[in-house]
Amino acid sequence: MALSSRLIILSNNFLNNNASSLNVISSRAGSWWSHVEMGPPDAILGVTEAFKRDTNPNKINLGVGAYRDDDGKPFVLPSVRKAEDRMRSKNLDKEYSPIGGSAQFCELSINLALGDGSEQVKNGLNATLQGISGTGALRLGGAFLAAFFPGNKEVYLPTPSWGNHTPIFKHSGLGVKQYRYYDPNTCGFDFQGALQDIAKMPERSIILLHACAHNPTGVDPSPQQWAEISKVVKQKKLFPFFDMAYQGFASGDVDKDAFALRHFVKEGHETIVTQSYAKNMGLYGERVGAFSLITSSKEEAQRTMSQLKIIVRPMYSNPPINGARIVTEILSDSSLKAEWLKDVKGMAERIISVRAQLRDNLKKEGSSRDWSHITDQIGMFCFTGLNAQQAERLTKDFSVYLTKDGRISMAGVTSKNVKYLAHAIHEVTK
Ligand code: PLA
Repeated sequence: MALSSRLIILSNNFLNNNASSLNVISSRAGSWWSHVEMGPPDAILGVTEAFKRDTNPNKINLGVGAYRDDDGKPFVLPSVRKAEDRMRSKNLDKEYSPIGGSAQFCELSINLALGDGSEQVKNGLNATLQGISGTGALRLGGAFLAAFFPGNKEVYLPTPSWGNHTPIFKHSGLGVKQYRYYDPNTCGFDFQGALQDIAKMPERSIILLHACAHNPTGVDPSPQQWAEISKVVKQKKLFPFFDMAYQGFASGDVDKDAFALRHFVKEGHETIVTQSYAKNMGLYGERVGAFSLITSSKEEAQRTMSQLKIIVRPMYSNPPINGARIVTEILSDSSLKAEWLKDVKGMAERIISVRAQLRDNLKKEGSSRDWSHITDQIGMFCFTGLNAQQAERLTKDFSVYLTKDGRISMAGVTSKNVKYLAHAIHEVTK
């Protein structure tokens, strides 16, 4: 038989066999997942999906906290562009990262959080790993606490908190409880309520604190209030877990925004801090962040580090390299770092300026409501006080997209869309 005919017979057999196995697969596939129900869209990222489907040219996405320039365009920081240019000229390889990420990246990250020359870093008390951005670092913290926390395996979250905190910690196997944080009557921090609730927590529980630019409320404790909180947390022998996703975004100054964390560390608390470079370096999709456990001895840092690596290895083996290289390039060069600090300040200042513009435009619209919280709150978000129906109307009638809790990302407000936004908000609240 000629080779070509043999091949035809062989390939026919192959097709026949495959067709019959395909039949089996397709009849079985129909029943494997028939019990799986349709899940709801994500409360925050689902807003972007709906926004993309809208054809209204005036549409505004104020759902996810992603910075936009004053033309409403995604913004790549000039310092980041420069770091990328430098990286290109270095002809870097694509080898695997170590399980915990690059040691230099980790050291630069913990120094950014605690400040250069901190005693903890000098004495090797920190176990720091690269995280898959802030979320991955939080999830690693959840996994570590679920496995090793010697106290009450429950995390107390502020009410309200970032919508993903509860799923992250529950998914890690921890219990989730609440403490009072936001006072809707004053649109401010419920300091007394928070202190009372913290004082009632069972000893040796975990308390989650937003290091700065609280999401979703934009309300932070003052330095004096942080000092009080630190005392009560210590009295109750609680374990403080700092989520620092917005360092630099609250005030425009990375040191000022790290006040709470640094104060707790100075007061002798052992803590976890998770960092994200999504917002302050605009590296959203690079997924680069850091996880640090601040322990009481070098030897303890080494032991806990070994276990953290054992947790990471089966989850994602090791972290991505590109974003970490960008961060390293910036933080390891004092002149590029200075440029980055200017970029951060620029973003924070634009947000502060559109807060004032939104408030002024609401007044111009004739709104008689007190909108002072728009300028009092800080960071990426404004917790407007709009209820779910008003938020829904804003989306349905004006194509303004926001989360149902009335949170708007101020980073999506520009000098061009602020008038339209103020008009829309006035229409649904008058
Ligand atoms: N922690 C807090 C308090 C956050 O607000 C966010 C992001 C993260 C951690 C995690 O960010 P990362 O994984 O991207 O580093 N919150 C956003 C995005 C900006 C989101 O929900 O994923 C928000 O719109 O709330």
